[in-house]
Amino acid sequence: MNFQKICVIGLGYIGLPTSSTFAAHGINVLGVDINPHIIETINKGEIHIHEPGLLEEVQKAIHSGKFKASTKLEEADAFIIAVPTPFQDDQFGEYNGQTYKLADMRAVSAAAESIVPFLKKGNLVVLESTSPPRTTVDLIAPILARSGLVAGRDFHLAYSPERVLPGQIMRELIENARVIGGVTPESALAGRDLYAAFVKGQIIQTDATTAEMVKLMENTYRDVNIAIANEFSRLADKFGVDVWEAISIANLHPRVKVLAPGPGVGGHCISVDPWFFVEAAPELTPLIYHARKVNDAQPHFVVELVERALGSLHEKKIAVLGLAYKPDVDDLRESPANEVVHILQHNGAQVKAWEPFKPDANMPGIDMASSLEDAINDADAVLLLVKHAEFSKFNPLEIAKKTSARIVIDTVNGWDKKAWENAGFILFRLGDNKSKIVNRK
Ligand code: SAJ
Repeated sequence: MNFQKICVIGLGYIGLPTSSTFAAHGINVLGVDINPHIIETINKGEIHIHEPGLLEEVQKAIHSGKFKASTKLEEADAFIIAVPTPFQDDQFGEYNGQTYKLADMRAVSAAAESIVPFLKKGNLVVLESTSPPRTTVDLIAPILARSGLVAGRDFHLAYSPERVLPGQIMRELIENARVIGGVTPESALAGRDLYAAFVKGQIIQTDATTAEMVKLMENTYRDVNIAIANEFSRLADKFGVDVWEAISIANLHPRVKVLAPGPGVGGHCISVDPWFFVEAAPELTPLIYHARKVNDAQPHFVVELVERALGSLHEKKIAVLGLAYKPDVDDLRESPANEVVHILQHNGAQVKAWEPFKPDANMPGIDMASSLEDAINDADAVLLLVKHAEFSKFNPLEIAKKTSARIVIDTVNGWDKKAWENAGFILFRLGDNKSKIVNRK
């Protein structure tokens, strides 16, 4: 199939890189979003999100005339849906006394509805948004049928999940393997023809529900594996072991690859997607459910460690380093660091947070420091929550001159214990109870 023009619905972390990459490979792209501010920003050659390499690509695409943004759809050869699938915030599911979160599919439904008046015979529609299993066949196909056209007979319909790592999106979009699940083999083939415009990785064709499940399996696999690493950190703490040492030894086994424990799992993918399986089949997903619970509880474990280091948190001044959901990104959404700060404050601490990737972030209820010095200056303790490269590079001798704190707490194995101790600090590390923990009241 030949694609002259496509519409990408949703211009966020996935839709915008996808649009500009298609445009860079010669396809005319109309990017559509409901937010007029985003449209205005993009048409000026600017962007509203931070992703390395994205600004340059969008600028080139806009100036070449191959990419424009609008709040309104137009007829096209293909339509790609890349809108968010967050949780419902007012409704929960329940199974056997356990509550679970439910996907909010309103943006996906609205995007599919918006395509109906423009859909023509021979078009291709692709859903990219992470969705519960069977969304393409049970939700999207019936909505598009309102056009009078039937998916798989009159037009092609496919599911093709985005699988790119924030921070590496522009490269991974092109290099990663791409799964295309069609409602018919012909739909998968049409999807392959479209993404072959830029994908250099393998393009695998399958059915739509398999592709949906693959996407959820990948992120669930990672979530469950991080949960076991977090559980290991609690066990190591109980048994007087350094979990980081234990993991590095275990990982010498040729078939073992334990991931890194930390303050919890954040972002809008791994902490969200496993719930889509639980929602779809709560009776079949006890492991996935409990892994989510373990990871969601990890911020409490971090606060217990801080309490062990400092005693009562009442009026203790804690400098928090890092609020992003993971290292070297500016994305603070669904960040476990945020949760840690709120629990610390709830337990009486006075927290100042320094996030070098977003110093001006407006985080409700969090006192943001204007600089590293501002955060640590008169702190009682420094708490490392994100392994940003610039934090890992700290020279403890320099930090010692800038802070009154002599207690540092490292939740991500970012700092060398000996070096900090030599600089006069007492270092507490998540999951490391090998050297005695002093209870300082
Ligand atoms: N984390 C740990 N320990 C680890 C690894 C990660 O605690 O060993 C934490 C991170 O700090 C972060 C969270 O997990 O809070 C998620 O970070 P991540 O780097 O594992 O993943 P994301 O959410 O940035 O991106 C994931 C990726 N999926 C997989 O690696 C299977 C990416 O490829 C997906 O495209 C993306 O989700 C998505 O959009 O679904």
